[in-house]
Amino acid sequence: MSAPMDSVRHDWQRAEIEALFALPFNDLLFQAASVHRQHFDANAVQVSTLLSIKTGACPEDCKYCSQSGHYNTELEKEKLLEVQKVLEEARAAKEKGASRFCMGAAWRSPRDKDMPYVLDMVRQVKAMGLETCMTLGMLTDEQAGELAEAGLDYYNHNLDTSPEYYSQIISTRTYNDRLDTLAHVRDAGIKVCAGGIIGMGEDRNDRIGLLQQLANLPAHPESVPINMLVKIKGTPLAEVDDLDPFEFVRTVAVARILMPESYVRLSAGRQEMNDQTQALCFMAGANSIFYGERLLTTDNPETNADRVLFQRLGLHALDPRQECSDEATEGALLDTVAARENPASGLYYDAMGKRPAKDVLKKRATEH
Ligand code: SAM
Ligand code: DTB
Ligand code: SF4
Repeated sequence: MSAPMDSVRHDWQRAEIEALFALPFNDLLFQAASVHRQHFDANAVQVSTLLSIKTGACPEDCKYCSQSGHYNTELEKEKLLEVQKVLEEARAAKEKGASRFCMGAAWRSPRDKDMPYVLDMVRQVKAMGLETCMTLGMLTDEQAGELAEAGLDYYNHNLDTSPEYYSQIISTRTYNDRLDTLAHVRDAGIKVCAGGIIGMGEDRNDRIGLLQQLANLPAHPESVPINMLVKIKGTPLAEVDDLDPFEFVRTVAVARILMPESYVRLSAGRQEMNDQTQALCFMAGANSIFYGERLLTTDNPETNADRVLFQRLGLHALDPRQECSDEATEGALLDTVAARENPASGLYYDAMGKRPAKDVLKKRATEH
């Protein structure tokens, strides 16, 4: 007997994923939207803000990246930011309505001498009532353990593409290195954020291969960023052909079906995407975005444009209390939401079309 459509599986076969991609567009979107609704409020979108805490001069040779020291991308390099500067940015992100703050460093892996700073950032950003996420390159199991102890909620580490296409994109670390880091993160008890990049000249088989790898991990990543390549002048992928936006939407839809309980993030590339494509991605099951005018080194849509888009589509920012499970995080987040209910700081939520926090509280009270 075949498994019900909404069950969480880890044994996806290539032929099944191929068949999903091959569906007529409307049928694929209908199936993805149906799965989405079985697991989530289809109009709620999780909102994260990114900050580059160490920029450029990276020893890795990822062919898409502005920060690789192997290419001349005219990027201004920056050393590891001071903790105070990171906290200022986190505070601003919180005031604008982000529920998660993601800190990214252009490292192959963190050095031991960087760890105390990074751990301090996690502790202090978390104490502000934000969920924390970091992406620092490869981690040992000890480093993952330290981050977990500091309270890190999520770690982002992408597989980027299929195992077959991978060597066309990166030569300085292997696919298995990436899988090892994901295992260290998972074993340490940190939530996993892992996805990839679409539009790097790969073919559909590679998109299938990437999603199959993610969906057949021992546990699905809680968060699955699907990035559209942002073409960076000076990198080997600067002139790659544009991908058909419908193929991007299909990739989001298939990710939603394969990983029904994961947040699928419409990640890099929104600035280059029109509103209609973004709307199709939300319909296909994307339920998370990066919010704020900067990604790591490239532009993201203006916050006001996103507020307007949310209003036009009737979307609302997800209340962080609906996605967190551990009590300590929940307590901190409750404080944040309470602060935002104060008229001086609560404006933003209305502007994002967010449901008033009181309604959610009432709903939770009746549930318990
Ligand atoms: N250095 C760390 C690493 O690679 O794991 C963390 C930062 S790295 C910039 C995080 C992810 O951003 C990459 O794995 C890649 O998937 C994504 N990314 C980087 N440059 C991109 C680009 N130009 N377009 C789309 N996604 C990109
Ligand atoms: C992810 O998958 N996408 C984000 C985040 N994880 C760290 C990074 C996107 C980077 C886009 C290019 C840039 O701004 O440098
Ligand atoms: Fe370095 Fe990460 Fe960019 Fe690769 S993606 S070059 S590891 S910053």
